[in-house]
Formats: sequence, C-alpha cells, structure tokens
Amino acid sequence: ERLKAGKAIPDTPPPTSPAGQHRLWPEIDTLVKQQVSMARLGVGECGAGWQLFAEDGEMRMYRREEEVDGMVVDPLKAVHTVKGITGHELCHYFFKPEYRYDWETTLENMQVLETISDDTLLFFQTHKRIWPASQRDTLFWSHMRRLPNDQDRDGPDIWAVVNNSTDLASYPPNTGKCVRIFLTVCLLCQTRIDPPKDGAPISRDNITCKITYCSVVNPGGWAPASVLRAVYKREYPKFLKRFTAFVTNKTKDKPIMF
Ligand code: 18C
Repeated sequence: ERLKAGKAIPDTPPPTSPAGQHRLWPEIDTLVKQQVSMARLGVGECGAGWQLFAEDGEMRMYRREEEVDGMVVDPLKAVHTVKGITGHELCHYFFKPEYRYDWETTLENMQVLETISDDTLLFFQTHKRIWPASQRDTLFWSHMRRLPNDQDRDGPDIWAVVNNSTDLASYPPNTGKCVRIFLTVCLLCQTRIDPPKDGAPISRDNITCKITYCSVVNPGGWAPASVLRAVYKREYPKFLKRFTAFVTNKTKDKPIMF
C-alpha cells in the first residue's frame, strides 16, 4: 500500500475472486461471464428450436434436440419461480459439498479434489449406474459468484454457480469402470422483494426467487438416444423440484441470507 495525502490506497484493485492466481482462472472467468449472459436470455431470445418438455406449477423445462457424433447432447434450459428463498441461499446449497448428498439423487460418490478458493472448487463425482449402460463419472470445477443487479440497483444481487468439466492428469477419463461425462451447467438466481406495505420487516413471505438452470451434458460414450432422452426427462424435473424443496426446508427457520 502507498500513502497518498495521508490516506492508504491499495496498489492494485482487489481481484474479482480470490481464485485469480490459479491456472484455471482465465477459463473460469471467461466461461462464467459467457454462461451468465446466456442464462439471462429468455428462451425466446436465445435462438430457435427450444421445445417445452416438462412443466409443473411454475417450473418449465425446454430442450433443443442436438447430437454430436450420434450422441445426444440436447441443451436444456429450465426456469422456475420459488417463494420464500433467496438466490444467495439457492447458490450456497448448490455449491457447498456438505449438502450435495442431501439433494443430488444421481450421486454415488463425491470428492473435492482441490479447494481453489472459497468460491471455487474442483469436484470428482461418480454417478449411479443406469442399467445396461456403463457407470458415469464427472470431473469439474465449480464457481459461485455474486453479480451486481444492474436492472434494479436497490434490489438484491444476482447469484450464479457455474460447473464445467475439466481434466486432471491424476484422474484420466475412461480408464476404470466409468465413462467420463462432460458437462457445462449454470444456475442463475434473481431474488425479488415485495416489501410489506406497513413497513414491517421483510419476511420470507415477501421474497421470490427466479431460477434459471441451463445445462449441456455429453454422455461421453454412446447411449441409445431414446433411453438418454427418457432419463433426462425424468431426472431434470426431479432434480429441480427436490433441490428447491431442500433449500426451502433447510432455510425456513433461519435468518434470510440476502
Ligand atoms: O447440476 C446438477 N448437479 C451438479 C452437482 O452434482 C453437477 C453435476 C451434474 C452431473 C450431471 C450428470 C449426471 C448423470 C449421471 C447419470 C445418470 C444417473 C441417473 C440416476 C438415476 C437414479 O452440475 C444437477 C444434475 C441433474 C442431473 C439430471 C440428469 C441428467 C441426465 C443426463 C444423462 C447422462 C447420461 C448417462 C448415461 C446413461 C445412458 C442411458
């Protein structure tokens, strides 16, 4: 720090995230920005071909049928609105490893391979096997970020978590019993507050969270398209309902985390 007119001023502005020095940082920062701006677009705004494939209450799930080398890699975009929880809470429970077994139904085993920083982790997971296909595993970095709310400067910040596959020499893909899945996932959460008219303190009844969940999953090895589409048609709605119910339940008697 230097002294200017008697005041201490830092030599460099603080980094956006403490993960700034890590080898993966340039990729993480670029991809997070890209994923967040894509997730912020409505299905009508991000290209043609989105079809609604699941609907339940406020939840809507859209997919675009896509194949790469005969493998189904359909991008998914889901939107949901949930009362009583904030975007920070949703991202917190999605990101933190200690809660993952409580809501992630596809999980067999999870390991944190590296703590890059408080908001950036490297995960290795094995998933439940779907007979008769081979078992799958995933190796991905996960980054949680607070974003300024530029539409409403007084409103709560927007929160996001981005998960993206990466590789690590000590965990090469497709060497054991598992086939490696490649994924890019973005969870983006925007909180709205409708303050009580009488000036009473804000309670969980006054908050609503708009959730956008986008994913592209490459199954890594061939699997019949019809089976794959049937699996994600069942598993994605199950995930989003179970995960949001978990957060609602976990936070109901806790102070609101804005
Ligand atoms: O985003 C989610 N979870 C995060 C934290 O775990 C993270 C991980 C995502 C992994 C997604 C891939 C998991 C698929 C595993 C195989 C399927 C097991 C089914 C178990 C049935 C009991 O980002 C939430 C993820 C929600 C996942 C929905 C399922 C997506 C299915 C995609 C198909 C994958 C191909 C599997 C090959 C099987 C072929 C018939």
